[in-house]
Amino acid sequence: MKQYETLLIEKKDGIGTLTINRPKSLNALNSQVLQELHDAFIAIDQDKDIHVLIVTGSGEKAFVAGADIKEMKEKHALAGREFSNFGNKVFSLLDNLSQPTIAAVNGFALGGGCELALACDIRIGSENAKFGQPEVGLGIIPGFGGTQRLSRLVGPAKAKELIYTGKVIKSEEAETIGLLNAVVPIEELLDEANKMATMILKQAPLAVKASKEAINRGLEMDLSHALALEAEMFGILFSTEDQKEGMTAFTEKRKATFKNK
Ligand code: CO8
Repeated sequence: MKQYETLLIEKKDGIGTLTINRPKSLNALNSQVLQELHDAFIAIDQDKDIHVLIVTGSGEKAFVAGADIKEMKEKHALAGREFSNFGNKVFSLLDNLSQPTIAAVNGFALGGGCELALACDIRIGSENAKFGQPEVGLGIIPGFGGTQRLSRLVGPAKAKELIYTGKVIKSEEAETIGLLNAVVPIEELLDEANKMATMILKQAPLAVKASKEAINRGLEMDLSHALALEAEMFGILFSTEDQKEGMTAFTEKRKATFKNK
């Protein structure tokens, strides 16, 4: 695996952990981080040793404190649009990775940081994590998918409240509104994310991938088309060896051994 200057990537037992590593700037996303995330997500998508990806930030203070304001400050309209388009491309790569993804949110997840977590499939937060979209206080709007993914996840009214006020909420409230799947003490955060990843790893891999694809693609369709997509993918899985194994193991009262075939 390629070495990055702003990212750390570890692989162990089928689980990849990607850590954004700019702790002095609270892991803020500058152009270099975005470019490296772009390259890393393309590589991870094809990586046969990574079946679940955990995304986290370095240190105990911040997951990601947003796009790099110092770098963004001097941008003009065209550069701003390019930056947003590129960020959206990168976060869509993450959203559509073939592997399931878990954000382990270890502190501030503000602006682009909250949007990075939103582009993951599942979010677990530490008790000290804080979430917000403070962009309107900087004279801009969320530009890496926040206006879209946040409203789809927590509903437009809550998303509008968070985005219009720029307020920062704690983990407990983030869990209540559905922004977080779970909250744990910081020292248990990566263990908890790994536990969830391990549970996913025990399932039939093609079925997990198909469920991700059905959910993600279905969310962009009307219900009748989305249900047709589900039926199609449901059918396709009956031609896999793992479907035979999963159902045979059930009838034989034993654990299934899946082959990813
Ligand atoms: N960008 C650049 N540097 C940052 C950022 C950031 N987003 N956040 C923190 N830093 C830096 C600080 O400048 C500081 O550096 P230095 O020591 O050199 O001054 C260092 O990190 C430590 O930060 P603080 O001293 O501020 O730490 P505090 O504990 O006092 O405060 C906070 C922590 C509350 C997280 C505070 O740093 C903060 O408010 N940060 C900015 C949060 C924010 O507004 N984020 C949203 C940014 S906008 C965005 O993400 C838009 C995304 C879409 C872009 C679309 C493109 C057009």
